[in-house]
Amino acid sequence: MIGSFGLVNKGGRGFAASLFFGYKKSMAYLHGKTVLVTGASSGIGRATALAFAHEGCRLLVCARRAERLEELETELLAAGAGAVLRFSLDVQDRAAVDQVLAGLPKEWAEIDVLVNNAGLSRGLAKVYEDDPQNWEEMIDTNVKGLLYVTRQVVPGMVARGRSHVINMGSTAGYITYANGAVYCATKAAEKAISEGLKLDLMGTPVRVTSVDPGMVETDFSKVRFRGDEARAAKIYENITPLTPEDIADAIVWAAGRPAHVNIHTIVMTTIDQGNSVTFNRRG
Ligand code: 8X3
Repeated sequence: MIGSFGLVNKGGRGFAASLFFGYKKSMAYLHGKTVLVTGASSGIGRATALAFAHEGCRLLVCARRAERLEELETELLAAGAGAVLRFSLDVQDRAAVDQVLAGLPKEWAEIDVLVNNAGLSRGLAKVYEDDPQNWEEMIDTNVKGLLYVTRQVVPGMVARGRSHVINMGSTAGYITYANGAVYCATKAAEKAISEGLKLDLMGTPVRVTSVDPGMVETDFSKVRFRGDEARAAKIYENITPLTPEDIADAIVWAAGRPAHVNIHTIVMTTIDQGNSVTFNRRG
């Protein structure tokens, strides 16, 4: 639209300042919002909770091991969180998800932003040789767990209006890599579920975003290789991976857009990654 070029007339610093203050203003409405982050004890979940705390949000944080959230609670409050409620939750356990989320204290029941972050990868093996237990854990967490939490939280969002579901996808959902068929399948499923949820929410003000990173340096590879640190380190060899904070930044940015703006997908990689199978390894 020609009209949008009117901004150019503001020139140099005026234009930059209007962009900056517009950004701050739209982030301001995150202040005081209630945000649920699953899988918050480490990596992207932890960084995301902290990033929302910096915006003055109220944080509901859960993970399988609640004791790992104790220190995070202190950090969230120090960072500016309005309040924090931490609890233990294994998203694979449908009965627990239903019970815990339906039983949230009244002042925590109205969730404005749900970050479906809990997810994992197990093994890197040929699909015809892999241990089916690995598949169960990935499918139960990355697909079924995401669905269970969504099923519990979204009806309240629809009833209340303006809210946002942010799902963690992956570049692995776009191009399947060798030995990763089932992990990639779970992320392809996440992509389809995010798209379908957006369609199902048409006519409501509830937004849906899928944030789809490539390689991020977290415990992801250590978990995948069940604690084999040397093997995990090889994944990031001679590459500058994304950091959990890079992803948290994108999540909070998407959540901070004006209410009429729905960011559908954010695909992001390090400069050293082209897609899920193409890397620039230095040296
Ligand atoms: C994580 C990205 O490429 O390590 O979802 O599978 S990758």
